[in-house]
Amino acid sequence: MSVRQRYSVRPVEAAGGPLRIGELSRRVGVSPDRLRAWERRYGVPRPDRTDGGFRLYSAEEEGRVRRMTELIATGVAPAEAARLAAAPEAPAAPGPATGDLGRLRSELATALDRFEGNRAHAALDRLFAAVGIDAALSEVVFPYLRELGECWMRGEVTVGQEHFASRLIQGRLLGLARGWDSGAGPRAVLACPPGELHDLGLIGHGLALRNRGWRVFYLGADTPCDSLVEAVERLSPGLVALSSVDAGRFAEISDQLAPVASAVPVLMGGAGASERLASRLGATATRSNPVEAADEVERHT
Ligand code: B12
Repeated sequence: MSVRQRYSVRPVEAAGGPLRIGELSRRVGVSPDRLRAWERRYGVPRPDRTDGGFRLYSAEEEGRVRRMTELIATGVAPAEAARLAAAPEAPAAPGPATGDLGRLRSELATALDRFEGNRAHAALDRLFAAVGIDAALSEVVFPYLRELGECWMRGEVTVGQEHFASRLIQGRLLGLARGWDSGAGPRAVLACPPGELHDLGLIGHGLALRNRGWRVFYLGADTPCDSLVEAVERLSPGLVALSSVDAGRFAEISDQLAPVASAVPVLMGGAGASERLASRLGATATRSNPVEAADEVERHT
């Protein structure tokens, strides 16, 4: 079955006309009161008005509100978040050169190597504010983690340093995830199979899906298959995304996964994602990074 056939649910409503405040609020997970307060205080969003005075928000304004909430979630002050979100082509607005990203990555790595949590958080603050979550993950955080693994293999960092770094990043990403199950988009259930503790890629995929209008229900590392099946039954998601570095862990749950995959599009990611197993189950395997994979989900709906 093709990828196009597997992803059958649109992540956001078909682009129609402008939105009223209630609909925008549901989509972006920001209350109408707060949307009006932001407009008053910071000039973002900037809705049109109907003849009767009701606010109408374009897709562009919806994008600005999403960008603003994303920045605030990273710790940027609301006034600054509004300024960045209002800039034309907001994600590119601060426009850090590749060299700047390299500098931020090495600041992050140095701080984590030295167990300097505050400095590491400050580097992450600057990074998220400069390029937003998707690019920060794809261009800095994931490459850094892979390099960390290589350094660990070569004995250049200790297990303690690796744990310190990955826990700090995990905490930070889960902080950004606050409220990712709210809004009006379709639901995505995310989990790692039993025994699998590597969940950073899965969290990154969840953040990228959230940025594309999905509501994320995160079951996380080492999820018993019964619990996954039960959550899928209760939540009726439009997508189940699973992640493992080990193909064997997917294989172990394939019998229980088969009925899920026949009812819901299932995406397998991480180094253990196997095309062969996925096609046997009627699922989709991807080797793309978690952000690109969210783009693929978006493109194939
Ligand atoms: C951080 C880390 C840990 C942390 C995990 C913390 C956490 N909450 O995730 C801890 C300390 C728990 C850990 C434990 C172990 N780890 Co570890 N770990 C890593 C490390 C350094 C980073 C992993 C990571 O998050 N990478 C970021 C992701 C995004 O990058 P990626 O893994 O290359 O993934 C690519 C794609 O697969 C895709 N992707 C990844 N996830 C997802 C998810 C979705 C949905 C999608 C669509 C795509 C996607 O995106 C990337 C492409 O850009 C890697 C090194 C490495 N190369 O990655 C080792 C690594 C994964 N670990 C490894 C090992 C061996 C272990 C342990 C067995 C060590 C031990 N002796 O205890 C245990 C096993 C624990 C378990 N039962 O799962 C090996 C795995 C080898 C293998 N293939 O089996 C690696 C590769 C290190 C190495 N070079 O040997 N680890």
